[in-house]
Amino acid sequence: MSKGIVFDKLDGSSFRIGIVVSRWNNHITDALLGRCKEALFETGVEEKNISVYQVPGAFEIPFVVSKLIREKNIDVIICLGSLIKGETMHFEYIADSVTKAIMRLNIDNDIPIIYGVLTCLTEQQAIDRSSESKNSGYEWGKAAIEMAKMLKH
Ligand code: DLZ
Repeated sequence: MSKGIVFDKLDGSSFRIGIVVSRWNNHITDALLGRCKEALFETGVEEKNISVYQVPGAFEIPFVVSKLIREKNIDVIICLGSLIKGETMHFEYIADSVTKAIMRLNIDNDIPIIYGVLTCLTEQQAIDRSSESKNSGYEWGKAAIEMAKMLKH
């Protein structure tokens, strides 16, 4: 089964990357960030060309993405967050609004944005997607380079 992500022959050496990562559930988001950066380095992205912006929770991600688009010279933005369903409606409202805001910023601007926000029903589901053996951050890093390349062509 293909996940659609291209893993080989990606050259990220000329790209500047902005990563907006939320601290909420940081045991998950730190792991996503680490693997995402490893995927970027594998494509030749230089450490100095990666700018990481921390925000309190996923809800704050679109605000910073919007600022980056307007103010920074960046080729691709990666959003990393981890929403885990609780007892109230918070999860539904934040997941829905953040997802729609990121999509709107993506299609309204000439810069690709990678949607790396886990929306999990349990903490275990989030752990399973941010572990050593299986980590979605890696795929999102590769997807970012593929999309940055697309913008340049
Ligand atoms: C409030 C809240 C809750 C309940 N759950 C999460 C979550 O699972 N993941 C996440 O990234 N953020 C959560 N937040 C925080 C909101 O995203 C936001 O930071 C606050 O509501 C302040 O605007």
